[in-house]
Formats: sequence, structure tokens, C-alpha cells
Amino acid sequence: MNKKFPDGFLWGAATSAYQVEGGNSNSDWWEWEKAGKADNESGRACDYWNRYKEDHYLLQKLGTNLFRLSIEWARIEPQEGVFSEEAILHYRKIFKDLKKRNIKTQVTFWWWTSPIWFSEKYGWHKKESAEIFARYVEKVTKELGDLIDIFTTFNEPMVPLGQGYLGGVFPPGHKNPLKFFRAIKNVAEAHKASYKIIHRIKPEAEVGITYLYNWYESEGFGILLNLVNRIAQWFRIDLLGNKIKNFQDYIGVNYYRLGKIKFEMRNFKINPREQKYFCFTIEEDKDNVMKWITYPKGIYLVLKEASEKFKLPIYITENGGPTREGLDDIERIAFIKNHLAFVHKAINEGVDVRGYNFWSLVDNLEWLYGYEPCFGLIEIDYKTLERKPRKSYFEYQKIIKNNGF
Ligand code: IFM
Repeated sequence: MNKKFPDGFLWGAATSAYQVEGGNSNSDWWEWEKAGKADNESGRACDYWNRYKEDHYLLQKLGTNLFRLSIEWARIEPQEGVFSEEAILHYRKIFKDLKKRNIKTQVTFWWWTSPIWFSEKYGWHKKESAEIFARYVEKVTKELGDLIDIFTTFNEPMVPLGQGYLGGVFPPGHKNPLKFFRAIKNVAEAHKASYKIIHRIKPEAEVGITYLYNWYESEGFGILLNLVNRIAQWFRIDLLGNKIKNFQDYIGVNYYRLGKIKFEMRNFKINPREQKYFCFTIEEDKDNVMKWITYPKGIYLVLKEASEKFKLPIYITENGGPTREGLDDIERIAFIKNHLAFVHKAINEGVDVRGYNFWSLVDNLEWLYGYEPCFGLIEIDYKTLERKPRKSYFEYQKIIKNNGF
């Protein structure tokens, strides 16, 4: 074995509440689905809400010492200012079950979905949103904080804010740059307030946020494309990151793919003629179910960049890739090893990486794409909800056991 990881390295897997729990009918994404704006309705999803013990058993067998999961705000605060003791108690049971199995919990408070009342009355573009979110964080930290090892306020907030306020394809479905910038400001305020609250209640807590930290490269027309590249980096990290400096104990890196930016000529139809125009595009891998380009070296490049930029410990909070593979998932095995080899290289060169979470433990609802892309170490049969560990599950198990490969 030549890729030995540091002693105490945390090996984990990740899921998120809305994507696996099922039945989150008080969340805005539920309404979004009902309005036909996503490929599938989540429905009972993987029914993690009821089957969490089964999944935790599989986690335990996998050998993980970390599980990254999230809590659904809409379950905990189904009406404005009214907290569900029943939901809180249920999350307590979930966290306790993980603790019993010696698995650390890395818990995210907001993973793209909000209670319907929040979206209808406020939304992130409204100033009050920060304070309202902080109230929920305070309640959860008081009630569940003793069972949370690593706190994450927001997961990749730039994705839903971009999609929800510029692209209009996520709730609240706006296309309004002004609201977009206001929403970023309010999310930053919400994060900072939460950071202080969590530390007040649990001084030793590790609190952070995760960034979708893909790697961007460009080809052709040097100067112009480098500029585009810079803008992409500013957009994905700095726009929010600069606003919350000094309010992060670690950096959560979610790395998936290469964004290869091209500048090309396209045809554009203006009736009745066809016009040519130049535009920036992102190259696609046509063989991949979500057209993503796999690029293992990118994880090394982002780790180096993040370490240099933030000078903080790093958790790889997500890394994985979508496939259509069944149980014999050779592609996923190669994916894991190739990426881990680059994580190992970064650690050897001094980057302080504390843990790695594979995305995902189980197949789950991939937002607009529905249930088609599979990310899981474990396959879900959505008819029977049977869990079937894939080959990659057993390979990852070996890596964890040996603390390397
Ligand atoms: O499924 C998502 C997750 O919710 C956030 N990070 C990226 C994953 C894959 O697209």
C-alpha cells in the first residue's frame, strides 16, 4: 500500500435530508415538483426517515467514522415560529443511533430547501430571512447540538441562489440579478449569525459552510478565456467567501468535475434567417448521464487553491459522480481511487485535509434530474426500497479499513 492517509483521518459518506428522507411535504421543493418543474416527484425518496437504522447499519459495516447528513428545516419549523418537538425528537433518535455506532455526525442546516411559509412570505432576498434562519439554528443547536460533531450552516448556497434567482429553475423561480445579490448578502448574514450562536451554545464546535468547488479551465483565446475563468472562480467561491471571512472554522469542499470553458460560434435562429454568434460554453461529456467531465486532478488543484486562499482545515464534504451503472460499478471504483490518489498527494504536500465524504451513500433524488443519475455506493430499488451495496461499496470498505490503498 503506498497511499496511507494520516492517523485519525475521517472517512465518510454523505446524503441530504430532502434527497433521501421522503415525505417532505412542507418544503418548497415539494411544491416545485408538484407544479411539474422537476423530472420526478421525490415522494417517499429512499424513506430514510423510517429506514435510517438500516442505512446506519450499512454505514457501520462500511467502516466509516463520519456521516454527513442534513436536517429539513420544514420538518422542524413547519409553521413560522412553531417548532415540531416530534421532528426534533426523531432527529435526536437518528443522531443517537449514529453515535451508538461510533460514527461522527457532520450536520447541515440548510440544503437547498426551505419551509413553504418561508418561501412564500420571505425568501433569501428579504432582509428578515437572516434573523429567521438564525432562530431555527438556535433552536436546533440547543436541542440537538450535543449530538453534532461538525456543523455546516449552508450547503453550496451559490448553486440554489444562482438557479433560483438568476436561472429561475429552482424555487423561488426568479430571474432577477438584484434579488440574487441581496440573497447572497442575506445568506452571508444568516451564516455569520448562526456561527456566533452555535459557538455561544457550544464553544468547541467546528462550524463552516460548503462550496461547490469544481475546477475550471479554458482553451483558446488566452486573455479572454482567462478572464472568464477568473469570473467563474469569483462566482463560485469569492462572492460569498469574502463576505464570511473569519466566520469559518473549516472549509467544506464539494468537488465533482471539470468545467472546461470554450468560446465558440453558434447558430441562432431569428426568423426567418439564421445568424451566427459567439458565446461561452462549457464542454460536455456526452457519455455521462449528466454530461459531466470527470477530472481527478481537479480535486488536487482545488485543495491547493482552497488551502492557499483560506488557510483553514479542509473537509472534502462531497466527491462523486453520476452514472447509470448497476451493481458492478467499475467506473465508480476507478473514480474513487483516482480522486483519492490526488487527495493523498495534496496532503503529502501539506494541505490540511481532515476527512473525505463520498457522495453518496445511497442513490437518491438528484433535484431537477430526478432519479435517473445514480451516485450511490448502495443501489436503491425504488419499487421495494431494498438497499443493495455495489462493488464500489466493498472497495471503499477496504480503503477505509486500511486507511489508504
Ligand atoms: O446531489 C447534489 C447535492 O445535493 C449537492 N451537491 C452536488 C450533488 C450532485 O449534484
